[in-house]
Amino acid sequence: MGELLKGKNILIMGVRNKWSIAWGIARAAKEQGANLIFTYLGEREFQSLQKLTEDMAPIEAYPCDVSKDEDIESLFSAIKSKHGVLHGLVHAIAFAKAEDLRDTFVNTSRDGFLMAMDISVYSFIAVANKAQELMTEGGSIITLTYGGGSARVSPGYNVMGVAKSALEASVRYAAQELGGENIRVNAISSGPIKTMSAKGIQSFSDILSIVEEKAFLKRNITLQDLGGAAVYLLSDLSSGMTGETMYIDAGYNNMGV
Ligand code: NAD
Ligand code: IMJ
Repeated sequence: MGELLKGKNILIMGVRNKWSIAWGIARAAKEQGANLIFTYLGEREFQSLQKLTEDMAPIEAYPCDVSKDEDIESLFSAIKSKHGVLHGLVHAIAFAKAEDLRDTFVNTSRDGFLMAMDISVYSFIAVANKAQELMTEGGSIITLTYGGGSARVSPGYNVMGVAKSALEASVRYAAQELGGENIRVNAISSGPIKTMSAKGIQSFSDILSIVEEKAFLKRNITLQDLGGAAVYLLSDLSSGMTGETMYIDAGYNNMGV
């Protein structure tokens, strides 16, 4: 148990189950003394969250479908009345229609494009805006991106790659605006990791093998790796860092042929 996040109220969005990146981050933040607040999407996710947090009970959790303005509104007004102040926010949410992750990119429909951008990018802008009002003592906002698909082309990632590019740009714009209030905004660019969001993706195990073979560290990324990076970004250790996309990918993005 450390004390890097002692006394900090940290909102975690995107825990679906024990494989979720958000859960890896929550565990690491808890170990550093953070006071965690969770959101969940639907009853099933709430049950899964309750099971995961049995030893932290009672937990504080609010329903939030980020495609609904009213959910975001009531989430932050509940946090305001209970705590008054927020120090950290973890946005680990993405969604695109399954057909858009299968079909060819240029076949992306208007509907599918708007859906991916709404859930995976606009939601980040909306929660950053609400969080800033509560970050009266300064704060740290982080989101998750995939550089393999945003800065490069990853076959099948398609509209999600475009959404992640927009998300990384949004991190820079938000960081510029919120910097004056000592609110820092950064993205973690994770290597591929087996979560529900990676399930069903064709040849995902091949992707993991390629990374293991080629990445500088000769292995894949773990939830512990991401938890450590998130603790750094959420804590005062990273006080001089904002607007960045930090790669936690075992060095893979620096490999050339
Ligand atoms: P996950 O499936 O465990 O988490 C995704 C979360 O997004 C779930 O909790 C889900 O409920 C939530 N979500 C989807 N639509 C939502 C909505 N309308 N409202 C609220 N929540 C919604 O998968 P994960 O891999 O942990 O994904 C977390 C983040 O990490 C995503 O942004 C993903 O793009 C990113 N990421 C994942 C990988 C990977 O290889 N798994 C790599 C890099 C980045
Ligand atoms: C997702 C699709 C295609 C290739 C992919 C991925 N690669 C990786 C992912 C190579 C690593 C996982 N990833 C980084 C994501 O951000 C996934 C987001 C996602 C996944 C799904 C699957 C189920 C669904 N919609 C989704 N929306 C977003 O219906």
